[in-house]
Amino acid sequence: MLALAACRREAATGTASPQPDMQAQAAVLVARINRDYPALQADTSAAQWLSSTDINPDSERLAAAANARWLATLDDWRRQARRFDGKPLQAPTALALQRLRTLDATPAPQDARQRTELAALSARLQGLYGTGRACHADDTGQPDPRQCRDLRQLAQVLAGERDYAAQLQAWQDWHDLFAPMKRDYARMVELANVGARDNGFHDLGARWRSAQDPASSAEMQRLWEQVKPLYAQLHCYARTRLRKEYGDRGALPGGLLPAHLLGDMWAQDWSNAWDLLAPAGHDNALDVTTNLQRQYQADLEQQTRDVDDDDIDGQFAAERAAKLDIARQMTRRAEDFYVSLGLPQLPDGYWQRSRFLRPLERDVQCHASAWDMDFAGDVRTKMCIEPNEAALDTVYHELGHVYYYLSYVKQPALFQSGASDALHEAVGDTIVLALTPDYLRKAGLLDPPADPPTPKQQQAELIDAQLRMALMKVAPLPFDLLLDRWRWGVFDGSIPPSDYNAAWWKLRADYQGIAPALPRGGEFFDAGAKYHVAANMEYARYFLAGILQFQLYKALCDASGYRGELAACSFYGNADAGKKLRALLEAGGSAPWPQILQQATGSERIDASALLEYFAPLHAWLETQNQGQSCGWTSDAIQASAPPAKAASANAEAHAPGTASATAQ
Ligand code: X8Z
Ligand code: ZN
Repeated sequence: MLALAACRREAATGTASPQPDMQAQAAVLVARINRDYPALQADTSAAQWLSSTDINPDSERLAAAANARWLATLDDWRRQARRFDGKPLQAPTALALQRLRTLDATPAPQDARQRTELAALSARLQGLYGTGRACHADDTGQPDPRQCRDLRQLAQVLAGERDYAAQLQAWQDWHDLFAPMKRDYARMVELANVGARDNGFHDLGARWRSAQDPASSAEMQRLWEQVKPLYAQLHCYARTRLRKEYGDRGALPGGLLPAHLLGDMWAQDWSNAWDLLAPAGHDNALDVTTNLQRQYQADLEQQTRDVDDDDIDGQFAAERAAKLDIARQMTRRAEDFYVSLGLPQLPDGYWQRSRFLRPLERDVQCHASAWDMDFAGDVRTKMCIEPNEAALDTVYHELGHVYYYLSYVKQPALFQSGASDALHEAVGDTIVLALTPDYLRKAGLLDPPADPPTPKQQQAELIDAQLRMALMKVAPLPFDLLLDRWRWGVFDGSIPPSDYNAAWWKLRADYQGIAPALPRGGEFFDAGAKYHVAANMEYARYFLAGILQFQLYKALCDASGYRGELAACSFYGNADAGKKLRALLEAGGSAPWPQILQQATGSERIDASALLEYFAPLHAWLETQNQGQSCGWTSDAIQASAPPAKAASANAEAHAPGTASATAQ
């Protein structure tokens, strides 16, 4: 019917008023895309879901084929849309065509051979990441499969061990794996740029920035300048603590922090270093992980009560069952928060089809993601959930995506997106901000205090809670910004492959004040050790989300009628906060993001003042702690450009390749 309407109107072209005709034709095209897109999405997502949850050459082949069909159709739609470029169109049609321009994270080249090559490269890079294991050599010099460690095992060393050498080895093992990826990555950059140019952009970085507009490079720098003084205090405080623990090795020349000592493979989220960074005597305060582990252990005991000690299979099955139980309980807990805001329970299909645990018998992409399979309510998450606080926060994060999907399901397909990618990322994190100690106690995730707290204890708890939040939400900000600063340079050619590593470490030193404790010369490809580089997923969204979530949080607190200290606000169960959040989610991508931000927060500009208000007590406390220290750092002394290390410590063991470009968030 729509197609017929299109024919009739085309016949009228050239009459006295071509403009309304042009508008109608564009509207018809948009309607046709909205009609066809869900089925295509369902095909593509199904193939990608399979290849992400079972990495092998067959699933990768099917995903690549589905991806190729998707890209060909997208190309066709764009060709048809091109004739409306620069024409005055009705606002919703113009916005829909604008969304069409940025539907694919990596626009494909028009040349079919190049397109196939790009798909294969993407699959290989992701596969290496998803299956990467560092294997030390046995006595004969061959990689010993019994001595292989994957990202989870290496990350556990960084998170939990405090042995400098063991941590450095784990850090180095993971990073060394990606040196062989550099050539493929550089070729992928060339081809991705061809795709960007074929689609009217100067390079892929320009294409990515166009979706965040007006969050251009300068805008992001403005936001960074707002939060940098707080980060600098946190950095200074962390350095003192690292020196206390590790002596001279706790800091590097120039005052830089060693990249392997902050509890995280990318020195991004510092939460795992809480034991080192907690205010003196407070290291057990507010520890949600202990409670989660306790719940898991209690369930495990229950499950193993009737299993004989020598029944290995039975013991093993009980352990898996207890792991699945806690993973699902954590997800139920997060669901409960969203439901308390008036959002629906997750559909049965979510519980049936989501993946909660790392499977034992196959390789999967364990990096957490949320999936909108068909734009019609088939929503899923894929995670390898462990009973700890970081995983719990990630569950809340992922359900933010899922509730966005469920809320905008009535929008036309082209508007079934976030108002911006950054807003999509910000939703779940906004909820995490509302997980105050009071909320966590009520939820049974923290123990109630033995006695009513004194005002002094209350003040100490506020700082503890703020410091924990800052390790999770302020520490990552410079990393979140510099990752795409680096890629913008890579894509526009100002950082050639020969400078990949030096430029990477220069940016990490400049922004994060972090450096590798070993020389990392140009033969390494350390940026590739981050999932989003291997998977070629845009990252500036996380930086913007890191700021936006505080704006949203404040708006929801205001809507709930809360008037106290911002950081102590939880809007759990508040109908007015829920109404505000639901309006934002239901709008999806149906209006430009500044307009949606304005409706939600009263401001159409991203701004860090809510973040600064939130952390004001911590900022003052850190300044007191840092008195007498000479804070700050210089990047002059970084070792990245030093001569190459003699030999990589471990061998890469790349298994089957992975998936084509993903549609999940
Ligand atoms: O990739 C993610 C989510 C999926 S959208 C798990 N995040 C970034 C990362 O892990 O690097 C969330 C925080 C930043
Ligand atoms: Zn996300």
